[in-house]
Amino acid sequence: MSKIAEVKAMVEAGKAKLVPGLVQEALDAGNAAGDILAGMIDSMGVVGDKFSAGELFVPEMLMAAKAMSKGVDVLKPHLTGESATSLGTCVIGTVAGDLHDIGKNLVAMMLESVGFNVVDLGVDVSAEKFVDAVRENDNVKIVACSGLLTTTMPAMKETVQSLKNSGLTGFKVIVGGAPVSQAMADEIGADGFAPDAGGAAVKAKELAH
Ligand code: B1M
Repeated sequence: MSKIAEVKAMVEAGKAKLVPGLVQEALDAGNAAGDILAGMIDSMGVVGDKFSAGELFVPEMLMAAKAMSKGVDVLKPHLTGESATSLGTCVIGTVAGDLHDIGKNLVAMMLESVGFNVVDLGVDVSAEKFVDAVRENDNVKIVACSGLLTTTMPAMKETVQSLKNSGLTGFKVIVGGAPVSQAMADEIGADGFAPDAGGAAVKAKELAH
């Protein structure tokens, strides 16, 4: 079994203690950090499909998520470069009612690596809290909203609209997450959409100028 296949199997099995060592072994064996990350993202897809099929349940999904997060910690220095420039502040969070944070954390990591000062509000973030964060932090250029549940898409819409109606200026709003599309972003009045973490960093950079 290849090292990446071992990492994938252990993420799927939710082995949070074993994954960091295996990720390091995969790096030592010459695998690119991006390929190891892609493998772990695939694993979460497998876990999601098994959840949909009733083959595993929320606790197993949670253990897989913990295992992946531990693996990402090992990859972080290999995925991000040191950026000397400052593009301003980016406020990020997962919208109200939604506890998924792996994708949001990857987006935060990529935004930091291209030069944003990232203020991470965490998960289950109300529209009001997003607006307060723009008001309370200096030089906010981007607000990034993540959401993974179709049921929390109305919260994403509410967040974008609250930000737009807040009277605050000087920032753009980007949205993303599995159920989000460019069409949906346009419909709810967001300034940008990206399908993945790398794309979010590119879009944020483009909009911050
Ligand atoms: Co939940 N969950 N979950 N879950 N979970 C999904 C999302 C689901 C698709 C699984 C399934 O049924 N197949 C399903 C949603 C179905 C739907 O809405 N249509 C689901 C469900 C139903 C639920 C619960 C309701 C289950 C229950 O309780 N009955 C519950 C809801 C809790 C809540 O949020 N209120 C729940 C709970 C959980 C756990 C807590 C157990 C755990 C999350 C732990 C954590 O995040 N710390 C969990 C997990 C792990 C998953 C799956 C398996 C994996 C998610 C993940 O981390 N993927 C997921 C199935 C799946 O994704 N296939 C599933 C890897 C991650 C890298 O991808 O977050 O999509 P993702 O991020 C991507 C892109 O979307 C994008 O970039 C990333 C890649 O580079 N992106 C952005 C994300 N944010 C972005 C922002 C941007 C731009 C791009 O700009 C701002």
